[in-house]
Amino acid sequence: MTDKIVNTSVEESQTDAANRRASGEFVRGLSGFRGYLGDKDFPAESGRYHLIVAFNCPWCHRVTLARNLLGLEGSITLDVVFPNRTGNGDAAGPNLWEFNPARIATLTGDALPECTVETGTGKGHRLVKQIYAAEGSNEGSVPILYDKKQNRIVNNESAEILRMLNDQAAALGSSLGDADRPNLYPSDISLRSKIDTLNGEIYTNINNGAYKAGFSSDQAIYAAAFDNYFNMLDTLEARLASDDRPFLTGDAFTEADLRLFPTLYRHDPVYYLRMKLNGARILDYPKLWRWLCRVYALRGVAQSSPLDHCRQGYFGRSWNNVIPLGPTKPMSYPKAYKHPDLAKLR
Ligand SMILES: N[C@@H](CCC(=O)N[C@@H](CS)C(=O)NCC(=O)O)C(=O)O
Repeated sequence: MTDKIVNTSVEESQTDAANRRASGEFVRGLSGFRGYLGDKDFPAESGRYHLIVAFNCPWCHRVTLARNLLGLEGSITLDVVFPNRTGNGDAAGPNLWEFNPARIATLTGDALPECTVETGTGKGHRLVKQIYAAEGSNEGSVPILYDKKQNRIVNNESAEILRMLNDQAAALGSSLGDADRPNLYPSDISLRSKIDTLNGEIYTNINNGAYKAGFSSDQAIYAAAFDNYFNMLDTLEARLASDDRPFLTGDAFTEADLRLFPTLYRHDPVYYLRMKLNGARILDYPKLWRWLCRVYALRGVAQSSPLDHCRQGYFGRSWNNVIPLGPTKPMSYPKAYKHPDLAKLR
């Protein structure tokens, strides 16, 4: 079977994937549903579409960020699974995303108020897998963009869902006027190519690179991913420092910033430990830290991925079910993201 040519700013090359996995490399699979909002099958309509997410998942974080920043909270409904997948004892098997708002989080000793039952299909499914199975698919990943009118999955690739929400925000019923709504992917050709280039480098070295470091079981592969990750942070720090620009491509917040945020937001409280990316904290990068706080202060960002879900999700089933609570110095997280001054300017 010839390996599918993929756009590596969206997905990982599948070339020789089986052998690479056998040699201890974490290789992410491809998303199978690639319908497009705005075309004849899926016309953009307010109140018609629905998102299914896990708040700990960085790919889901892309689409919850877009939904909030684009003022689509009132026109696209949302369901949230529990941050830990099913355990070995589950009748349906392990490692499945579950809708279970009553499930107790070890981190808090209580249920997580943001978790929901399944409301999009009208069937009240317990498992995400059942939504895929209803369309003859054995996939099981989140995020999912779902069409409640046709009871069909539109798309399960976060990079494409994010782009569609931006392109169709007005038609989808955004509560923000054109002047107040960010355009995440402006039509200026040179700006788009800058965004595309950044997306590719940040996906490979940071977004997916973090998993390459944290989930690979080969020292050399981990070490290479570790270096690529911190070299890329150095490059981004220098980029922001070059002319004190507020965002990666200049004065405007774009898709490139949105796609970098989920990983850096998780770095100090989760990835530093869980993904063995303990080369430095983001707090040690003065410009990147101020960028992180600047994005965190934007409309709806603080609500887009509660840190409790990230901590519960990444540590809840490993680490003896005991979840690390730090860092607490110089300040606990996410409170620290409200303090750009915490990072000492060099
Ligand atoms: N390329 C996909 C990746 C999605 C993805 O890998 N999601 C993870 C959660 S962080 C998942 O659900 N994995 C489980 C599975 O694939 O069954 C995207 O960006 O949407």
